[in-house]
Amino acid sequence: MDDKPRRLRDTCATESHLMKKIFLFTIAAAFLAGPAQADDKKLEALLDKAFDKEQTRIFKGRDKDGDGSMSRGEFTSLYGEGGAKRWLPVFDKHAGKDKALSLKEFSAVRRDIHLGGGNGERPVALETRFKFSRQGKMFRTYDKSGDGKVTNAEWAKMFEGKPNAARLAQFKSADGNKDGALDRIEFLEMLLSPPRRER
Ligand SMILES: [Ca+2]
Ligand SMILES: [Ca+2]
Ligand SMILES: [Ca+2]
Repeated sequence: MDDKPRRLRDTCATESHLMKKIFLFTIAAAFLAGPAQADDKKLEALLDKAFDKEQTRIFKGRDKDGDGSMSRGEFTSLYGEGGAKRWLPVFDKHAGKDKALSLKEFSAVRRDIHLGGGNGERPVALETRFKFSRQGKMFRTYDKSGDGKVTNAEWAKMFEGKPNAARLAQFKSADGNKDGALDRIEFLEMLLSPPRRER
């Protein structure tokens, strides 16, 4: 008796069963990872915003004559001779025909140098970016318990236990989900939103 077809059928059945399992597992994993991924996206967008803000500050500080462009000389003075030697190729890559960097081009250069990915290296991981960002450092100063949340009490501690009405209001409006604590995203959103009078 030739049992080949049957074996084949069994194999197929097993395979389709396995595929079904993998499929369901994938769906479940995606479902579970959904909120975390959304948070990562939000955190990344906020860190990008912080990064660009920082670049604007540096660029404006270096652009002494205020013509909105950074020459090779100004770039060299930013990184020093050694650094410039290493990074001038990145400068050239983004400078374009005028051989100088606009703010946008400068931001792209800084991204390549400091966040990686531009020259084929691995991009810097999100957690590392957060850890070394000015905002991340600030968050850790506030989050005394290190549980990833700045509670009302931790917030008050930063103002010697007596935050004024404006500080209390700031905390309240930053606490988007009203759980009485600021998570990293709420904290960063607060730091990166313009003060009320500028809105
Ligand atoms: Ca240019
Ligand atoms: Ca905490
Ligand atoms: Ca909250």
